[in-house]
Amino acid sequence: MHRLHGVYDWGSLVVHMALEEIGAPFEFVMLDPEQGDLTRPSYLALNPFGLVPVLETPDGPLFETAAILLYLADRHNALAPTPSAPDRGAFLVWLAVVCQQLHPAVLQLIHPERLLGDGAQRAVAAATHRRLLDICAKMEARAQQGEWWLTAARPSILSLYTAMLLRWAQALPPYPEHALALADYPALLAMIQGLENRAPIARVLAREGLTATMANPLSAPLYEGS
Ligand SMILES: N[C@@H](CCC(=O)N[C@@H](CS)C(=O)NCC(=O)O)C(=O)O
Repeated sequence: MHRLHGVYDWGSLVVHMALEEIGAPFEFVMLDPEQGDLTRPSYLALNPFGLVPVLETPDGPLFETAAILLYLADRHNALAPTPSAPDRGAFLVWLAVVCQQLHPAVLQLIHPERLLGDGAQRAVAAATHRRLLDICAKMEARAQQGEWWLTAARPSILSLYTAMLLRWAQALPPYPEHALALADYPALLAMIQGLENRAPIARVLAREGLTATMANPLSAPLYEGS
C-alpha cells in the first residue's frame, strides 16, 4: 500500500493520476500547509525539503516528483518505456527536460515574487514567460514526432507530468498576459485532451475538486490568477 502525502492541485496531482492509472492501491494523506503540516518534524522526516509530494512506499518514503514517477513506472512496468526499450533514452531525456526545465519555469511563472521580491516580480514573470514559451515550442516539436509517451495514444508519466504543469501555466500566472495559450501547441493540446478523457484521470480530477467548476481542468482550465 502506498501513502501519497499531498494537497489537491499541488504537485501530488501527477502522482495521484499515475497511481490511479496503474491501479495500485494507495491512501491520500491530505496536508494543510496553512497549519504548518509541511514543516512538522514528522513530515520533514519524510522529505527534508518540506515540499509536496511525498510517496511512502514499501521501500521507504520518496520525494521529488520525477523520482517518484520513475519508481512507480519501473516497479509496475507501466507508463514508461521499459529500461531495455529502444526509446527509453529519448524518454528519459524529455523527462529530464520536464523536471529540470519546465517544472521550475512554471513554478517561477506562478510565483515570480520568490526570486527577487515583490519589486522585480513583473520583470521576472515576463522573462520566465518567454522561457516557458521556448520550452513549450521545443516540447511541441518533439510531441509532433508521435512517440506514444508524448501523445494521447497511451498515458505516460511524462505526459501526465506535462499535463499538470501546463494546467498550472494556463490557470495560475498572476498576470493574465502570461497565461499559457495551449491552443498554440496543438500536439500538446491533443495529448492533454486525450488524457483528460480517460476514466482514471477523470476520477482523480473529480476527487481533487477540479471538475466542479470546469469541464476541462487540464486542457482548458479557468484562469484563477489575480
Ligand atoms: N522539485 C520538487 C518541487 C516540489 C515543489 O516545489 N512543491 C511545491 C508544491 S507544487 C511545494 O511543496 N511548495 C511548498 C512551499 O514552497 O512551501 C519536486 O519535483 O517534487
